[in-house]
Amino acid sequence: MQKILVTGAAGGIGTRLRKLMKGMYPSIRWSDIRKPDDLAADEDFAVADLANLDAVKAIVAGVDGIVHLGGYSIEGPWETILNSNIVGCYNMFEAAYRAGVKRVVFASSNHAMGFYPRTQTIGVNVTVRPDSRYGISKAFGEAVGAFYADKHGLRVTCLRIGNVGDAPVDQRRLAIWLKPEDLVQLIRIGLEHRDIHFEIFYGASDNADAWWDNSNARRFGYKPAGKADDYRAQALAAQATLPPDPVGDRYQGGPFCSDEYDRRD
Ligand code: 15L
Repeated sequence: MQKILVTGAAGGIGTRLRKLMKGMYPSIRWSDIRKPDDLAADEDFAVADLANLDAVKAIVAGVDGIVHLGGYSIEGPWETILNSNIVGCYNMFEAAYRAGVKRVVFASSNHAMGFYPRTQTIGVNVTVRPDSRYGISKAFGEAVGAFYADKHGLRVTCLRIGNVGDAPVDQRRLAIWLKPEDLVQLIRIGLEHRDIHFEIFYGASDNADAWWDNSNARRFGYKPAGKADDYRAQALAAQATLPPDPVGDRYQGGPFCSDEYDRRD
């Protein structure tokens, strides 16, 4: 991997990665729909609206691998999700294939699986159960990735990211916390491991409360350094300040599940 493109450079995860991945590859191009406020003078940056295929073709040209974080990162109106995450994701894979890009690491999300109950441990061989339009778009992205891998030979890794932060911030995040450095490790497996064809990994650290079986990532050498348990007391103290959420507290996706929930059965 000589030249990497990372989309979503101005977002929360992109902003962390711009620091953590500095110098990791000979050349990294960063992109987003807007310029990051803290862009350093030595960072190669290009503006692109993912919904515009020509703009995506321009940023993809000449790269060997893509880390696709770009898009809308929470629940939103259908038009927003459609343009940023459905059309945008399709454009990115299509442009990557046309340009001869070898690998894509797609930032999927736990919200593709959010309606699994917290009492169930899930791996990567179960049906998607999205908890939001956002979660649907992530399940769509995984499907697009599988298609380009199987039909066109792109090497694709989907990371079902939990919650990236300095520490888990509530009880749910004790199960799904992802230390930023562990995310970098997963990205590097996707970009570099010789046996990747199409894989799904959970983006979680070594969390005692985990409800995901991440043995597929470990099979590729993933050794997470973060342990959410180290922050248990502070996460539970923060949880105690939150109002109860009878639906969200039952499911893995938390508030994404209770949002707009109106089942009466
Ligand atoms: C996500 O997918 C979101 O991008 C992030 O903002 C958090 O909400 C995270 O999931 C989470 O589930 O905590």
